[in-house]
Amino acid sequence: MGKKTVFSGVQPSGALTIGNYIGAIKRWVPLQEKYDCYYSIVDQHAITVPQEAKDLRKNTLDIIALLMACGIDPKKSTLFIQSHVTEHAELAWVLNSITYMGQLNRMTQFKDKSKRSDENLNAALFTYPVLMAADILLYKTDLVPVGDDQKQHLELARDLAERFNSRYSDTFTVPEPLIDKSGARIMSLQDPTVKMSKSDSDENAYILILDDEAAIKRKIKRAVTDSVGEIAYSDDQPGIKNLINIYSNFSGDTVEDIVQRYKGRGYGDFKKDLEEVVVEALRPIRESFEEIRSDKSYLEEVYREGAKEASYSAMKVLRKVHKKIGFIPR
Ligand code: ATP
Ligand code: LTN
Repeated sequence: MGKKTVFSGVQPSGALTIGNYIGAIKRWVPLQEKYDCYYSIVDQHAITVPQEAKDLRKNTLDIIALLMACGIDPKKSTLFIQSHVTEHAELAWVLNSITYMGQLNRMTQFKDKSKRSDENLNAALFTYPVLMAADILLYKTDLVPVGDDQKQHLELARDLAERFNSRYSDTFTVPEPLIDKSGARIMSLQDPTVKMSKSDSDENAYILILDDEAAIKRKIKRAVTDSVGEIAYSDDQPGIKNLINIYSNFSGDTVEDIVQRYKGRGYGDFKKDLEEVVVEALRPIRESFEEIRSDKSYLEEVYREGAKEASYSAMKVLRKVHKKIGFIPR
């Protein structure tokens, strides 16, 4: 049979962090060789929290260019903007009708984000996981590479696929998560008990993929550690553990090797080397980004072509869904 299908998405809700890179994008690249990959800039997800129109526009284009700079090749993968493929919102509406309020009430991302917001909450933030299920199910996705924080949302997508299939007849593929243990959750540099997030209000909490050398060094210097004074990979030292994870992911060295190498040495030494590792790993990405981002007509060509390809598959699945639930074909 044909290749398996991979789908993943990233929100243009800000500039991407090394958490996004390690937990998601870096892992998307090798998948292109083996699978039919769909990678989407999910702008409809981003508006579940307030966005300035001009920032959203800029972030969306930045992220397309950045994904390419990180190695996503539009000739191998379908790279597109979610709102260009209207079937996502349409399928989400259908899936809303078989989703239970109780299921959405249990979503921890909703609970977290609603706690953080002091404004009136919008309904889209609540139904966000249903739109995510629609993204995935529209392409008969087999595998979804995401960070650990998305596990619960993926469970919902699986559940909705099964529910629809048993209520009507076999329609959707039940997707599997692809979660990599070591990079699954990069934590905030300022509070290693919460995940590194591009929407954090403290810019020292994250490193952006496009941060310059000075910013990277400054943020690593300021990263919270502890008073133990020993480089160990332990839950009792979450700050150091997180920095070791970052080191390991960017250098390719194993955690054991790193711990061994820094035995008996101080945090200062370790941080200095980590600065170099991160700066050197991100340098080529930043350089290639500048080049791609400045060619607007190329970017346009990429996302237009991506939308065309994605629409073709999405339309077929949505048509089938509409037919099964009793909508009259046009
Ligand atoms: P926001 O902070 O705006 O809620 P986010 O930074 O969580 O967003 P998304 O665009 O929602 O980023 O996620 C893109 C991908 O990056 C997802 O697969 C997600 O699991 C992964 N990801 C995000 N943050 C981290 C992190 N700190 N560690 C590992 N993976 C992460
Ligand atoms: N919800 C995800 C982004 C996202 C996604 C998707 C990931 C939207 N749709 C489909 C994988 C598959 C997030 O917040 N990280």
